[in-house]
Amino acid sequence: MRLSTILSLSAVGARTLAQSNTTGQLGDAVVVTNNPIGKEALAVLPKTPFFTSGSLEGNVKGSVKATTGAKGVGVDFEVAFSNLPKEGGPFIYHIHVNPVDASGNCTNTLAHLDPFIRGEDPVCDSTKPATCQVGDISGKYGKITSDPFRARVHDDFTAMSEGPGSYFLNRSIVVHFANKTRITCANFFTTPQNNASTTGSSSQYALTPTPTNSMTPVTAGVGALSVKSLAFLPVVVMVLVL
Ligand SMILES: *[C@@H]1O[C@H](CO)[C@@H](O)[C@H](O)[C@H]1NC(C)=O
Ligand SMILES: *[C@@H]1O[C@H](CO)[C@@H](O)[C@H](O)[C@H]1NC(C)=O
Ligand SMILES: *[C@@H]1O[C@H](CO)[C@@H](O)[C@H](O)[C@H]1NC(C)=O
Ligand SMILES: *[C@@H]1O[C@H](CO)[C@@H](O)[C@H](O)[C@H]1NC(C)=O
Ligand SMILES: *[C@@H]1O[C@H](CO)[C@@H](O)[C@H](O)[C@H]1NC(C)=O
Ligand SMILES: [Cu+2]
Repeated sequence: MRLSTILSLSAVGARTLAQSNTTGQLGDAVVVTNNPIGKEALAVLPKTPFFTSGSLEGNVKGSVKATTGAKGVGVDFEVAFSNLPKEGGPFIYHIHVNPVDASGNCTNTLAHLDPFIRGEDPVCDSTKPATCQVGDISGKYGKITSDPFRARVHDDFTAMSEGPGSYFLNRSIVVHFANKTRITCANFFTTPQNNASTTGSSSQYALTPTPTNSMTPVTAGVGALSVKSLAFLPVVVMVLVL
């Protein structure tokens, strides 16, 4: 073999090794294809922050709503945050392994949801979400870069039926400063299915009344909906122009 061939082969080998570190010890995250149709869960930030110094008045407001992805594949997340600290952004948010305890201590939510044992470093490459930690939502789909901030993102790798490690409805969401210090956190709880037996119920969010889930989610939900309906506006305008 010629030296140049050997050199280029070993370069390929080194690159493969380096790349293999950017995914989990158990490989890339697996696409979840069997999420229950119509499942819905919500995490609503509490009234008081975990991080109490700095410019924050009250707490960051907001919620993360999770609904089953089309055909049961993955999850659609609708996130809405506002009243963010004036300093220390862009803010990041993740699904953490443990739920928040009754004291609201975000430290005890432990690390990011990471069933494929990838670790935090190197940082998530958003062009290859399967190689990122399953819980690293802002790493995969974008940091919180405005106030208010709203986004609708789809994730293939999160599970809404119990069993796999990527199941997250028994876990929490944590919002951090850019330097990873935890600002606030909230648990997911499932909301009633969107079917005839439950529509119109006003007490639907009182399912798991923990101290950390006491804020009403209605504003966030309505806001996100109007963003969605605004998305149709350019289409309508285009049709009128034509
Ligand atoms: C990849 O992982 C190995 C073993 O864990 C480690 O020694 C090496 O430094 C890592 N390489 C990179 C580029 O992170
Ligand atoms: C992280 O950033 C925030 C906001 O700038 C600051 O208040 C906090 O002290 C920082 N934490 C660490 C560990 O540096
Ligand atoms: C939160 O929990 C951690 C770890 O148990 C502890 O060190 C810390 O003091 C707690 N923080 C607050 C504000 O209670
Ligand atoms: C959450 O559920 C998953 C899957 O059913 C399970 O493996 C995990 O231990 C649970 N975690 C907590 C904190 O309850
Ligand atoms: C609503 O959804 C729940 C949970 O899947 C199901 O048990 C119930 O039968 C449904 N009700 C109707 C009226 O479809
Ligand atoms: Cu986090």
